[in-house]
Amino acid sequence: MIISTLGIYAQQGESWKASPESVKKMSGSRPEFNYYEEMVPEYTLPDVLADASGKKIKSAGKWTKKRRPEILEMFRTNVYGRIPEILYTKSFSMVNIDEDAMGGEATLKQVDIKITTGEESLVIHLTLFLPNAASGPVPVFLLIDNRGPENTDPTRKVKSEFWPAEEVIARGYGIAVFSNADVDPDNYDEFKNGIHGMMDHGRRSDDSWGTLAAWAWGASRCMDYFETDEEIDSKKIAVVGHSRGGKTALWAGADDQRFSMVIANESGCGGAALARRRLGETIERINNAFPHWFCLNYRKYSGKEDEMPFDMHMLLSLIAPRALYIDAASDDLWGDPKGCYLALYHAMPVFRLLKAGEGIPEEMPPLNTQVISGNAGFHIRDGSHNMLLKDWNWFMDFADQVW
Ligand code: GTR
Repeated sequence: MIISTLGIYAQQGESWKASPESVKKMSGSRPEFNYYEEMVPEYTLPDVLADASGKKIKSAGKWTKKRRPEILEMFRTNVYGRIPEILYTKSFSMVNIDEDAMGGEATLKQVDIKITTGEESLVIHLTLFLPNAASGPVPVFLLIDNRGPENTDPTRKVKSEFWPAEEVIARGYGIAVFSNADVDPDNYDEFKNGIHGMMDHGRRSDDSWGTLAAWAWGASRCMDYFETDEEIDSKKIAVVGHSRGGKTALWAGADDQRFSMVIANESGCGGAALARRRLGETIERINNAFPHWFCLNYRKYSGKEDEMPFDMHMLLSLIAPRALYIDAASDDLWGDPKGCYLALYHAMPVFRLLKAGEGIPEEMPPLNTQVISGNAGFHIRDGSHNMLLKDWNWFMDFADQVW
């Protein structure tokens, strides 16, 4: 069910609220964090449409030339980190092609993207299925995979809803994936392994890129390949990620405007969720538990959310006027579903300014109900922290509408 105009939830069912059972369960298992809506502190969000001097941004031109770069730079310096300016070379090699994949429905391409700096190199293994029924270049969903290869089996012997390739092909889209670990293994080793080891050379500062920024960079290298493949419509690439991959997809889309759609599934803290709400995971916790994900500057805001000159609605605003889809799951209170929705709500003034969406209601939609306004969309699915076919079907409904 799609709601595309303001204020009609009353006819569709109750606006979603966390169930008291979920709140109790989460509070019991992680008592040091807050899951109660009543205990969310009062906060004031920085105005996404006022520049650093407080002046209101009133035109699309001012947004693009002034405010957008200002916000992008805030996230680069304080959250995800800066990529070192090091020369590297890149090559693509088609290591496997099967024009008769999925019983003839699709063409499988496996492309090695080799990155070299000096003596060192790494390979991003890109797996891609394109629908054989297509009559021209096709749009592609690119997943930044933060789970195991069992979710993305190119032989299709093992299937997983996390990357439902058959279903995406059946709807006329291409689907691609690379493993985040190809770019940078997801562990803290003082940035010696992966692309950091190759590009940082031990020269790191407080704003040097973390692991999420490295994965986002990997997504851009896949985009470089898409631009060379005539069977792909590279103007219609969606970057998709779940959880830590969802945080990454948001930064990938913010930093690389070639992605025409960003889908952030249950991205939570350091992703779509408003940090000032401090519901579920907090900045302090994420920095302690995953010291490699963000740049060092982000630690300045551990426990000091109100001092940030930004919040995550401003990250989301960087995707406008391109397409942005946020989703959450009802039992995933760790990732603050309401905080994710409100971030989208507070990013909408930028979509409106750029004529890419009127706005969404402040109230959350009912469970399992999609809300779309122009190029922005959202749903909250019943159940736990995961990315399922149900979610993908809504992503594709959104893409059908936007593309
Ligand atoms: C959790 C982390 C979340 C989220 C999640 C995941 O442990 O606290 O921020 O990223 O992992 O990626 O599944």
